[in-house]
Amino acid sequence: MRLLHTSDWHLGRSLFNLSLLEDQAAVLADIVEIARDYRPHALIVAGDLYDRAVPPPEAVDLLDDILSRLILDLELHVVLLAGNHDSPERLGFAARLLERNRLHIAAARSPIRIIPLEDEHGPFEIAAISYLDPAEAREFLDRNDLHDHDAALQALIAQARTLLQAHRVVLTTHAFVQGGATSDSERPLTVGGAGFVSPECFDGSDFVALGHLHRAQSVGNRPIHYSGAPLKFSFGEVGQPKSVSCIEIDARGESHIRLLPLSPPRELHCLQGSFEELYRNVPDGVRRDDLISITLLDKHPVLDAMNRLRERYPNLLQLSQPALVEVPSGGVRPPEPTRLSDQELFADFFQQVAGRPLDDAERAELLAALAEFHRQEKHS
Ligand SMILES: [Mn+2]
Repeated sequence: MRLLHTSDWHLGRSLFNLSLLEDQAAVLADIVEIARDYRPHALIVAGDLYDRAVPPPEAVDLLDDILSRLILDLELHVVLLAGNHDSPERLGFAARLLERNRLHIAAARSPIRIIPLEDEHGPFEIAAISYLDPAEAREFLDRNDLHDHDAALQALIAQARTLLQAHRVVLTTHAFVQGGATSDSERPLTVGGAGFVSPECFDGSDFVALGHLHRAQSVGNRPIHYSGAPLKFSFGEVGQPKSVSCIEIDARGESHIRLLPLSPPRELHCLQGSFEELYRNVPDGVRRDDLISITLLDKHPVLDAMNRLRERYPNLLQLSQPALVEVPSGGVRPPEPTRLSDQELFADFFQQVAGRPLDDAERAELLAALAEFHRQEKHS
């Protein structure tokens, strides 16, 4: 059995207000070419197809084009599931009709979908489970005892098992497995908590193809694998190679993973140096269109640094000069705003206006308001 595993396309995402759509179109075109050569039995996209519940029209058009090439031109089976960024209702549109044409979508009405396939060793099944938070899992399974992500996913997998027939099974879903390494560009699954699931909840599957973490990795010594996103979405991911995973599973269910690298047309770089150095010499390996973050090491203010550096680096998106950040009397440098979560950012703001930190009741109120905001955003 051969599978191509990818996830977290986040179509419609931008980086400091610069749309990444052309970069996404290029790496997805590369994935289509890889699929043409590799001829998998199925291609799995394990959630977060879109970056937000209501994606921009260009993102919908890109997904339509890529799926058409995979399914109509290459005649592949494609398995999609809704991640925490997707609107399940929108992604699940026409799922029952599309199923007849090799497009299998786990979302909305059908969060669990079993896809029966066959290879030279006989039948196997892919069980796809869309991302459901504990409240959604309670509603779908009509149970009121599922209080965290681990319990919810265990119950969903148990439900999927009642539908399985083949003895070789690949499970795919969107979850944060304990022990997985995060990146700067994932949105936590719970406000103020991690939303972990334990690796043990996947026991009994021959292979587990996951989405959510944007770094390619296998977790522990089980066959639990994150393909990672096909593209870097933050400067914190510079140096993190991006790839699509080719999975071979033999007759006994042993899996072998190969990561095929993907390179977008525009690379991300974090540069550091004095204004003079960076203005005079563009470092080796940095191309004109690349997306750039610069940390200036100058001790004195540099006049109009952003605009002048943009003559050399038109896509300079982030510029900082640590020596000029005022260090408050306590001697602690404030953290970089882009690295703060929503609740940290608000707590910081509150401290500045109110002159005291949030108390426990206020913090709980804030977490509830943020959770409600994300819930409304997803179902808007
Ligand atoms: Mn994601």
